[in-house]
Amino acid sequence: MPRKIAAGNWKMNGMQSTLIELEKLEDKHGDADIAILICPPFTLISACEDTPFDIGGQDCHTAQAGAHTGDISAEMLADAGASYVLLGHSERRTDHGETDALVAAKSQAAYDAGLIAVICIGETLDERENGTTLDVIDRQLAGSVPATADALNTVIAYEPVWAIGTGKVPTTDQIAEVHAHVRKRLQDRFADGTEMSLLYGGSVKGSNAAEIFAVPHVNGALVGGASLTAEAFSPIISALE
Ligand code: G2H
Repeated sequence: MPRKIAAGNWKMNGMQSTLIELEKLEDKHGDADIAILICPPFTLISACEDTPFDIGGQDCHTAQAGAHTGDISAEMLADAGASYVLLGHSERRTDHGETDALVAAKSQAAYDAGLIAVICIGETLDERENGTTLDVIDRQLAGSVPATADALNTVIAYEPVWAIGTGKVPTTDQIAEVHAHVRKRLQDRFADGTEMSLLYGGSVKGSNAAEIFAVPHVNGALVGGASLTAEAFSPIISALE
């Protein structure tokens, strides 16, 4: 069975004072037998060293070290205590022009540093409306996921761009169609593709988590806004437990 993962992507949010939210979550879910992953900004990764939860970065460079002002390497994330890294999030693809090839190179750098890559894919509203969703998913899977991926080093997050931070959520049939398609492609390409965790992301909240988690091949969620407080994130974790 793929691992169940409740992942929080704090994006560019979070100060030292925000860590109190992790302590509140620990009281409720410190012994959870699912994976709870928190991806804070780089500045807070080291400060999370005492949490029982898994910690991830939100990006990494392709190189181990060097003259790349403002960047962070996968080795640095691991050194700071991270075990995961988000890669190819649509905000990185849009804000920083990240291509599938770059995401694949970053994923390989993550593997080389011993990190698990959470590789994000998803169509825009235009692509959804012109009927090319599955073509986009195929292109992103083929281009962003390295040949060296396996169920231990890779998690795939399907995040339709039009559902991110908008409050708009696809129907469960739309999520089911894409997740079944992704599962098939992973099974075709990787010996352990059946075991890779597939997350849904985009406006997940406590009120819709249970129905999303009931969709076949949804093994958890990548949560943005609703992961910033224990009050909002806890019901999502509970729905997956
Ligand atoms: C999608 C998601 C987290 P939100 O970006 O990756 O954010 O839950 O705020 O839509």
